[in-house]
Amino acid sequence: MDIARTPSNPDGNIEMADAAGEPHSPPEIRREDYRPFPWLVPETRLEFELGLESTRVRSKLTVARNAKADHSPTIRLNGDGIEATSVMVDGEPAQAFTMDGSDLILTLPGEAHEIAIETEIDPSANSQLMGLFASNGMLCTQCESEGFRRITFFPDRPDVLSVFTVRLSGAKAQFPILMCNGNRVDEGEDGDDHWAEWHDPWPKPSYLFALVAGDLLARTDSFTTMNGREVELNVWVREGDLDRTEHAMESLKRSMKWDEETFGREYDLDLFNIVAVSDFNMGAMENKGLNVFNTKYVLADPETATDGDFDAVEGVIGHEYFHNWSGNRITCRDWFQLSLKEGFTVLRDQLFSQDMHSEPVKRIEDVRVLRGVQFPEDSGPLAHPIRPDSYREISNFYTSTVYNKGAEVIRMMRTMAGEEAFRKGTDTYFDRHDGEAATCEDFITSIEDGAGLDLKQFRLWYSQAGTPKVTADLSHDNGEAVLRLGQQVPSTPGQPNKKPMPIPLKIALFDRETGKNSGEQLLILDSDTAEHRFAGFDKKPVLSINRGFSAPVTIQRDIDRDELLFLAAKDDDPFARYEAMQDLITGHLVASASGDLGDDERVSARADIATALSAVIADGSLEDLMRGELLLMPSQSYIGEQLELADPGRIHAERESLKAAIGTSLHDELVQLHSRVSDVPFSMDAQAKGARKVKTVALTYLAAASPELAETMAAAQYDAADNMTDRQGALMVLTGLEGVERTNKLLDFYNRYEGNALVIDKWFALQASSLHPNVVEHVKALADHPDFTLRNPNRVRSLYMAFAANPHGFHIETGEGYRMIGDLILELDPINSQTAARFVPPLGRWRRIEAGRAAMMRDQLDRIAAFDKLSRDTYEQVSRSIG
Ligand code: 0A1
Ligand code: ZN
Repeated sequence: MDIARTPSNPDGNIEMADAAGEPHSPPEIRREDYRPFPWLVPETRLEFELGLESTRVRSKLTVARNAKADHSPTIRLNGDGIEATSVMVDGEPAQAFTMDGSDLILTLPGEAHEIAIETEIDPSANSQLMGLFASNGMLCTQCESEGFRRITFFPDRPDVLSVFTVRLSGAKAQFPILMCNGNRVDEGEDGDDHWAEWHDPWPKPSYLFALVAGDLLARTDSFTTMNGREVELNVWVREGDLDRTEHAMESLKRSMKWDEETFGREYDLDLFNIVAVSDFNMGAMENKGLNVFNTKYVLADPETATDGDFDAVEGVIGHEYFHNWSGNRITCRDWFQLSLKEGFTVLRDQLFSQDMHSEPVKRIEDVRVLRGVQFPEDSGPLAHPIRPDSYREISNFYTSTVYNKGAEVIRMMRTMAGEEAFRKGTDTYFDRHDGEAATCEDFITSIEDGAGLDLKQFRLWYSQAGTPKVTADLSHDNGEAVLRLGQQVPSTPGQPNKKPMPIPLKIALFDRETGKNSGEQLLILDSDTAEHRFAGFDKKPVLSINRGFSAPVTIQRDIDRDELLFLAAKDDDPFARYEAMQDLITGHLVASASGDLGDDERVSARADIATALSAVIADGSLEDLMRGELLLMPSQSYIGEQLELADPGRIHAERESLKAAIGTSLHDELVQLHSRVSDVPFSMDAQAKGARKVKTVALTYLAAASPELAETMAAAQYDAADNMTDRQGALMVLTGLEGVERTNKLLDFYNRYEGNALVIDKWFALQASSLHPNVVEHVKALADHPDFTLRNPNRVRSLYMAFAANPHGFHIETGEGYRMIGDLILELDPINSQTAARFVPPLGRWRRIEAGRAAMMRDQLDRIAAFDKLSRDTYEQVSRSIG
């Protein structure tokens, strides 16, 4: 793509009014407009004179005509908020250069040239955290997707691959460690300054460039690859954090080994560095040989990190490492292909975590994320295919759809091919496209050829948005079970009509008496309707469908409560068992929140739910980790998703009342369960993790039923805790209660961990997500707390994302929750537009919320849209949400 940009100011914000004062929108970039870049950039040399307030950058690019592209007399070098202090071509000051917005256009007459440009930037003023920025006294970069253009002028697009050589120099005392991609090839001293030269032999796009300079310490280890290459591994952190890096290092070594064994991928440099930074917009970044991580996904020890945090560190370390092949060795041709690297890499990290721990529990967790985040995205105004067709700001497309649904789509290919054939497909992809900037189409074709699949119709999963709805109706006819299936892909913005897609559904039919099934089968539903007949049933069996969540769809099955109870107790697929449990509870809550439930019905439904949960508590064959999943209530947002128009107040009340009813009827069992698992000593094995999980789940039911007892139990759990999982779980329960222990333990927690940013983030988040009646006032007060700042994305998310995800606070009937998020977006947008824009989707759900609240949500969107200096990020999200 070679598309002009509107002018931008140094903060990355654009004026939304043209000269006549009329509002106008940033340009739309379309996938179909892709054209190869007319120039190749075989080599790039960069020199950085580093300073927190002023960094000078000298670049030297060798450029040559790209024979595979249309001829152009000019070269476009992207810039964003930077000015060139010098521009030279072939050693002479450039005569013919112009600015097009913030891009620099040079006229180049010959076949090959050398371009040299100087820029000067102020990293300390970079609150957007894109490009080169200062964090806690150190300097680091974030270049994906379009941050490199905030450092120097360059063809900042993923299909321009170059070999980078970089010289870093700066004050020894301030920046004792100087790091870049690849290997260090030289270093030296110069008075109080020192320098290092780095060379990365692998051609890469500018978004994978990284540098880090600062006062850091490393945990060092090594890994010997399958072909005997010795790789030095470092995890770099600030002094004082080293003893929290062991888990990250172990996770890295496990990832390297797993990728060799599972995908045949070997690491390709002698050095692999991970650096933790505390100011970061996202989780982590896969820069070649120099991964930069949010501290949240590196630092972990049992005292300060929960079991969930440990799992997240392992998953993100794996994810970034796996990108070395799926993302770096093979990158994306353009940003519309983002799911090529992200969907595939999410699948790879999910499979890795499945292999390291319990496969079914990991699958349930992943599906919960998909349903909790991606399904609402797919049914709302921001719905887009995993390979979008257009965008205004690519940062808005780092979505759950591109990542998580992208992973599900590739997982379906794996299910249809089988593991072995799928591996042949991925081998074909890696062999064929190594060193290239590829497309999703390249990936699909490789899987087709390598795995022997026909994916012609399956390609629709890449182009159609929306979560397919599958209907399943089982009947019995003359000794046969008859399964009638139907599918409908809902219309989404810009896509009113959809075609049927191939949907792989794993099913099993159970004999109610024996509790056995006749073997799992894989059906591919590829038309609007289909009928399958199964011989040999003298009675109607019980249908278990979409086992293992074989397809990312919603299932409407005609199934009664007895059958759900049967599956919840007997299904031999753990996911299907969990699903039956969820359906049982969701069905009841949807009916009660819609008001179509009589008193008798309510009593009998609740009794059935209690019976099923009681059986789960008593089932000796279950591991506690799985028991914890089976005991979990479906989230409020999941229940809301099942309704055309949700009344969040009503759903909340019904859900809490059901919890209280369960807490009352299973009181003794829950107390006993809590007591049993409290005796399990701390360790990181699955059994002890499971014990910790059910411990807090038990408390949540008791808290709804018997707040005083729960307060005592939670306070005791807090006091006895020798790990963060138990402590945070207890505090989470207490923050929702009104007793004195809430205040005591919140104060204790703060004092205990003051100065530990990641744990203080938890302190903010726990209060913002609490069930306490005054949560809105609490959040307002916390925004004025001396530890709160809009400059640190983790802190912003810990307060406001937790609040926006708390239906009880965000949807408070006064509309104050919406106003707070509206205020936040406007205040944060000029500081960090990427983070600000991520707060728009919760307001964008207004069409699915009852009229009174919907109007107030919409008012906030209108108020934001009326602001005349919005970033491209927020502008795009707000205008799409208003629709
Ligand atoms: N590629 C990274 C995600 C990422 C994207 C943009 C960023 O800029 C702020 C940072 C990271 C990943 O998938 O891990
Ligand atoms: Zn990624």
